[in-house]
Amino acid sequence: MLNKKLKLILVSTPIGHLGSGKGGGVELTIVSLIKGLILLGHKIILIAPKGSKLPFESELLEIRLIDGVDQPSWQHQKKTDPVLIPSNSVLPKLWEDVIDIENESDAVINFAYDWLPLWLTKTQPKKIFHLISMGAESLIMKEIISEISQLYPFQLAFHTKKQSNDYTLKTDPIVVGNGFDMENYLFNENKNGPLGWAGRIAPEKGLEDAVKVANDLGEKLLVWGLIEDKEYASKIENSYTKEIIEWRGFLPTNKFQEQLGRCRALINTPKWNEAYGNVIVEAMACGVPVIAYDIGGPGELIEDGFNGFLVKPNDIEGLIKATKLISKIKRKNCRDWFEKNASHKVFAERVENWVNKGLYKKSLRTFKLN
Ligand code: HBI
Repeated sequence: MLNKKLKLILVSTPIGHLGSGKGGGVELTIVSLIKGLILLGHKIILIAPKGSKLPFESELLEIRLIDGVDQPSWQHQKKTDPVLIPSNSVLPKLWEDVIDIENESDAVINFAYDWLPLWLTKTQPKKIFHLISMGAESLIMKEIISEISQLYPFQLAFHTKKQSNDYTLKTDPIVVGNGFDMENYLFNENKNGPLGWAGRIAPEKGLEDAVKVANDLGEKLLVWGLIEDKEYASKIENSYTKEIIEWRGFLPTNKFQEQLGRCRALINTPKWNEAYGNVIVEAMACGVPVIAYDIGGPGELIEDGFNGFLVKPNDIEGLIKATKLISKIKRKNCRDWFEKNASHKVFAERVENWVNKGLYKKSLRTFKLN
């Protein structure tokens, strides 16, 4: 089926403006998807919290900034917590703007892992598509996602199959992977660099295990990412007498990839059902092989022995063994895998197919009714 040129409204996460780093992987996803969709000739209207910035402009892109109070992150709430709407909340304001302009678009794509946009799917004349960005960290989100799956199964998509296993879905999950702007990542063939770790510094990311590997190998560990949980970070530091961690902070992509590319390996240690594993793909884009626990997304991105190694979750000895073998991985394999599976172009093509099929489905159903 020929994919026609669409006018799409993309609605960002309400937990922080684009560029703040608070949106975690969703920020990278949105920026690279917009770049890829514009390359394919689609028109984009991005609705995002005030302060959001994109690293590029285009006459095919309109940005609408909405002021309001950030939505609390589900990562800082309990599974059984109700939906909170703070006063002067940005979330309903984002969606009032969608409702105002949706008739001039072909479809809406939502990136917020929030109840309101999912519930609105049942009420709006334009189809709302949802790229679900997390595993099931909240019961009420799990419920509404399952409900929307029963009613509009073709309007939900996930980053990986493993991530979708957290949800009760009516049909097989639509998996669109993720995508990163190829021009932003340079291949580095150096095989003898340090060990690296990257991600939000918070308990679900398991930094302590990677620090143990570096310590047992008598090495430093370079760590990039937003220190979201300060006492968690200092607890790890204080469990060693020597200075193991070299904190590199949360860097803009161009600086991050330049430093990351010098590593001989990235160690990835998720303690939760990681929806995708952006940093794994960013490392591969720079030619850095990845050693990761086989949990969630990483298990679908790493081809064991080809672009990295998969290790049983929480098996620190396994991480150490794999680290000693990492020179067996050809760094070019990592870059090749990235270009074939996770560039902003292939990602945008997968999303374009998902939305076109979803729009086409509706017309088929109407057709049958007449
Ligand atoms: N929490 N309420 C809420 N809304 C989001 O969109 C959201 C979140 N927590 C984390 C998050 N998004 C993203 O950082 C991850 O899904 C990647």
